[in-house]
Amino acid sequence: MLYRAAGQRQSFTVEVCVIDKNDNVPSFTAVSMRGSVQLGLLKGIPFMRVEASDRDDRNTAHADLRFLLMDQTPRIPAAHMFSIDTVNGEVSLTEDGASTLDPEMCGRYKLLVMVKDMAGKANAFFSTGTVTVEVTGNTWASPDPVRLQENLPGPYPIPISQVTSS
Ligand SMILES: [Ca+2]
Ligand SMILES: [Ca+2]
Repeated sequence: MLYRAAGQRQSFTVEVCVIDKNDNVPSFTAVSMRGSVQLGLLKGIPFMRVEASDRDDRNTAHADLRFLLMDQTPRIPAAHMFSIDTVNGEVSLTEDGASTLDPEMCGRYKLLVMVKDMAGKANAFFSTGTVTVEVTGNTWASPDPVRLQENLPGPYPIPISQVTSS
């Protein structure tokens, strides 16, 4: 800054300190996200990641984001099949999820996820998004399984099919 007075020249250094305000709500990169999980995946191993952004200063808590899993639809075979990493948004199976996942019982889940700034504190801004998770069978399964009824009453052997010739 240059200051002139009565023919004198003086210079001042003005330090401008910009303090960021938390004036941006974090949001998911896509409101609707998709992923797929394969039968047989172990618990805690991420199969997808949700992403979000916040236009506040990254070096402040105003853009320090946390992820939360709010709801799972449907809640079968277990109510909490999935887990989201609070910090990096990676989605994985819980222990219940890994042990009960069954594409024949439920082949698609909808997850309601939330992103919060302020490191997830109570005064945080937040927004929500949905994740559709498709469940796929494992690739090493026989493509055409032969199904036999369990506990067939005897006596054995029981004819399953008969070939006749004329
Ligand atoms: Ca700001
Ligand atoms: Ca913010």
